Formats: sequence, C-alpha cells, structure tokens
Amino acid sequence: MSTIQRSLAIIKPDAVAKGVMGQIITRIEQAGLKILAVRLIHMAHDEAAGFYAVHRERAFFASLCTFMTQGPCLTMVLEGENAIQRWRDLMGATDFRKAAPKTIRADFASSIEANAVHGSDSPESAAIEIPYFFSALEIHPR
Ligand code: IDP
Ligand code: MG
Repeated sequence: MSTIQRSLAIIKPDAVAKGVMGQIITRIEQAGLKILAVRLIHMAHDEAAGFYAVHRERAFFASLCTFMTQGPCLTMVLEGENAIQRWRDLMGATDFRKAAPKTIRADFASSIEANAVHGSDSPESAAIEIPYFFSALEIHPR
C-alpha cells in the first residue's frame, strides 16, 4: 500500500552554525525524499515556544527554546513514501549517543539538546508543524 506522507524537517541552529546544511540536504536527496519547501529563519523565543508547545511542561523546555533561537535554522517540507519514519531513520535517536552509526545525529549532534535536526513524529504532528512555518503557496509538489 502506498502511503505518501509529508514531514516538517528542521536543520537546527547547531548544524547550520557547523556548516553541514549541505551534507544533510544531500542525505535527504540521496534517500529519495523530495524537498517541497525550504526557508532559512531565525526564530524569536515565542516562535520556538509555540513550535515546541507539546514539551512546555518538560524540564528542558526553556533551554530548548533558547537553543532554537541562538541562530538561524533551515526549515523544510519533505515528501515521499513513508516520509515521516524514513526521515526519522535518517536523523537517528534523540540522544546522539544512542543514535545508530551513520545517522545525522550520530555524525553531527553535539548534545541531547543540540542534536542537529528535527522531524515530525506522526502524520498528526506533521499536519500541525508544516503550516506553522509554510503556507500552501510555498509548498511545491512535483
Ligand atoms: P525528537 O526531536 O527526537 O522528536 P523530542 O523528545 O520530541 O525528540 O524532543 C524535542 C527536542 O528537545 C529534542 O530534539 C532535543 O533538541 C530536546 N531534548 C529532548 N530531550 C532532552 C533532554 O533530556 N535534555 C535536553 N534537551 C532535550
Ligand atoms: Mg519530537
């Protein structure tokens, strides 16, 4: 059964600062995921807090919002067969010390917080996260 999905993806400020945007985009393209939209943004604190609102009760929430606003990040919409899980497989585990070899987090993360990339965790999350950053007119199916 074909399940074409979309995922929000973010190359986080730590990975942008390290200069590995291109290497991460190459992995996305080599995996056969289509990039339908892309924008470099520098989030304000309220924007990061809104994006991560599901985590507002967590002990790391304030620190996470500060981290996400420390510099620009690259937001993207990815599309493909089973795109949500495939992008999370490329990312690796949240804690880079537990991430499988050759995953993006294993290769580029610096800490459990500064872990290089974000991916939607379900179709329901993707349906909230994609319009948080992109209007329909900015998404280019092909
Ligand atoms: P995910 O990004 O793999 O989906 P989540 O549990 O949704 O992981 O957490 C969102 C983000 O919050 C993580 O990517 C990471 O940047 C940060 N984070 C998660 N757990 C911790 C922690 O225990 N300490 C500090 N930051 C954390
Ligand atoms: Mg998550």
